[in-house]
Amino acid sequence: MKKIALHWQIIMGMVFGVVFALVLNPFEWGADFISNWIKPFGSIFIKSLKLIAVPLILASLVKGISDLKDISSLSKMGFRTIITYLITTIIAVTIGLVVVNAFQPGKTISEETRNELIESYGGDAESKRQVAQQQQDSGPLQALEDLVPSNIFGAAADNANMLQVIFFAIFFGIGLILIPEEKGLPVKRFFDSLNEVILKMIDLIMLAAPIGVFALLAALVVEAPSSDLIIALLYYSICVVAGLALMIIFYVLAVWMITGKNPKVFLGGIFPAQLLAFSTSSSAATLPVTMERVEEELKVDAKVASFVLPIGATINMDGTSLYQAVAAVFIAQTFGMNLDLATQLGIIGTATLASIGSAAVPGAGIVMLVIVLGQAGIPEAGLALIFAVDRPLDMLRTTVNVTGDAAVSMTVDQAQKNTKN
Ligand code: DAS
Repeated sequence: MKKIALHWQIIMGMVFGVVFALVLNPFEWGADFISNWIKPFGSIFIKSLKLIAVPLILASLVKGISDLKDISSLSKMGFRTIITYLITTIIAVTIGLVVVNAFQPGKTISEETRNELIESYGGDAESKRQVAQQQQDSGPLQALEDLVPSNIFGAAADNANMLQVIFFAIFFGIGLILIPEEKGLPVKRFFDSLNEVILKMIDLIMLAAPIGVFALLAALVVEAPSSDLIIALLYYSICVVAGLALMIIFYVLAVWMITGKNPKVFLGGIFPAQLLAFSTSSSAATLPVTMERVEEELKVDAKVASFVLPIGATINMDGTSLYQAVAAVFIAQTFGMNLDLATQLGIIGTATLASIGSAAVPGAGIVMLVIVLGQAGIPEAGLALIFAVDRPLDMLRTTVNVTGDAAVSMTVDQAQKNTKN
C-alpha cells in the first residue's frame, strides 16, 4: 500500500480520535475507558518527543556551532535572531491588544453577571500582593541570571529549563571552536553522529504520531470543560483566533517579501509541524519536526536552523504573547475595568517577557499570564474564567509559535546568505 504522507496520517489520527470519543462518550463507561485505556498513549507520545528535545538541542546546537568556522558569523546570526524574535513578539502583542480593544469581548457580559463575578472572584487582593512581592524579590537582571545553569543535568531534567540547556550548548560549542582542530575532532565526530542517531530516533517516534494524536484528541473531547459564560468566552476565543490568523498572514507576507518563497511553499513546507504543534500543544515536542521540515523542505541551512529553532522554541512564542494580551484585557473587561494606555503599553512589556519565560509545553502560556495580570492590577482569579477554553487556544497559539520560529529561521537564513554574497 502506498505510504500515506505524514500530515494525512496525523489528520486521520485526529479525526478518528474525535469520532471515537463522540461515539463512546454517551455510554457511562465511555469517558473512563478513554481516560484509562486511550489517553496514556497520547501522554507516552508527548513524553517520547520531549525526551528527544534536550539531546536534540545539545547535539544539533553543538554540531551547528562547531561547524561554524569563526564565532563572528555566530554573533552576527545570534544578534539577528534575537532582534527578529523580539520584533515579532512585540508585533504579536500589539495585534492582540488592537483586536481585544476593538471587539471588547468582555463587555458582552450583562451587569448582573459582572457583579456576580466581582463578588465571587474580585477579592483576591492576597494573591495580587504575593505576585507583587515575587516581583520585588526578583531584581531587574533576574532573567539574565536565570539563564546560567548551576548544574546542566538539573537544567535538563524533565526539560526544566530549556534556556539553560541552550546556554550550555552554545557555551560548549564555542569552547569546541576555540581548541585546536585536531584536539576537538573526536568530540566533533561524537556530536555529529549523536545528531544522526537523534534524527533517526525522531523518525521512529513519528511512526507512532497517528496513534499518539488519536489518543490526544479522544481525551480532549471527553474532558472538554463547559462554562456558564459561553457567549463571552466564545467571543473571547474568536478574538484570540482572529489575532493569531493575522499573525500567520504577517509571517507569510514577511517570508514572501524577504525570501521570495510564496505562501504555498512556506505553509506547505511547515504544515506537518503545524499539525503536530496543534495536536500536542508543545513547541518542544514539535521542535524535532520543525527542524526537519525547515531544513529539508524550506531549504534553510542546517547551521542556521539548529541555532535559530531551539532558541525560538523556548523564547519566541508570538502566539502565546498575543494570547496573553487578549486574555489580560478580556479579564479586565469582564470585571468592568478600563485599562488606560499606559497600562496597556505595560502589557506589551510584560506579555513579551511572560512569553519568553513560558516553557514550550502545554498550558505554559496561561501559567505565565499571572505575571501580565499582576503587573496590570487585573484580578488573577479571572484565570478561572478562561481556563475552560484554554486547551483549544493553546493548540492554536502553539501552532503560531512554531510557524513564527520557522519564519524567523528563513529570514535569518536569507540575511546570512545576503551577507555572504
Ligand atoms: N503550549 C506552549 C508551547 O508549547 C505555548 C503556550 O502554552 O502558550 O508553545
